[in-house]
Amino acid sequence: IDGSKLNNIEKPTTTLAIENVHKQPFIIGVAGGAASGKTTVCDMIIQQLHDQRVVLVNQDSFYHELTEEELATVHEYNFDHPDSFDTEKLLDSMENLRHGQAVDIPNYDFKSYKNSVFPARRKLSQPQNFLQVNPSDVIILEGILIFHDPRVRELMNMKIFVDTDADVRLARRIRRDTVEKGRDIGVVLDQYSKFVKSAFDDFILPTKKYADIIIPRGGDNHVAIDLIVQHIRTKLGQHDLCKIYPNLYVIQSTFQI
Ligand code: UZR
Ligand code: MG
Repeated sequence: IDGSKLNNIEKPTTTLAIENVHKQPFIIGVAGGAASGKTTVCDMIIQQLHDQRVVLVNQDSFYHELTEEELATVHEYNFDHPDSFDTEKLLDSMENLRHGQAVDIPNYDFKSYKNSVFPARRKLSQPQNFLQVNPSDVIILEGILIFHDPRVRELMNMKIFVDTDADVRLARRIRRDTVEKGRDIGVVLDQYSKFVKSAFDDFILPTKKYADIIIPRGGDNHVAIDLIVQHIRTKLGQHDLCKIYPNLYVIQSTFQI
């Protein structure tokens, strides 16, 4: 190659655009029925990606706070319906994170059904009922109905559905709600037959078709988690390559001349 000619080659104007595209975070959606093992899958992915900046955003944080009227008849409230989430707020937060801005995620409390105030351990000058989340390389969006709204789905680079049998989900749910949340078993079973089962059939299961990957058995499935992590690393590697060699495309076009 005649080096003197290289200086005369016009630099493509697309270089800047390529750099900007690759600075956007890699967004993973994790959906599945309640107590299917979504959080376990997310935790395992995060653990394996310990050398990356990963943040987990849970759809549970975006539950609408209950009004006094709704609180009075809380057993009639359907927490498994898509309308029980503030999806506009979720979209707004994601938009900011995608553009490199930190966001405040509400701290929804399953006991009071309101956004609760964080303990004073951080010595905040003002009580805050949200958690600040910083922009990251990978954002994991987790929730039973995270694939329901097409605008949220469109944000995702990878969609995972955790597919666990209904009896396993019910057994886990009973344990979790009675032991961890201190609820009465009768109430848990009533809620399951009244809302949880039908919401799964009507709203959650129909979103399985949007998944790129379906994980049987959830957190027990180490092979699936390993494959997913490998894929994420490949994608992040491609991002890194463009960060290190932002003129990669220029080099390629030079050799073609
Ligand atoms: P995961 N849920 C509650 O039990 N209380 C609330 O205040 C808000 C939600 C339940 C919700 C759903 N439904 O089945 C489950 N009910 O939390 C979702 N009833 O939690 O994605 O971690 O399994
Ligand atoms: Mg969970």
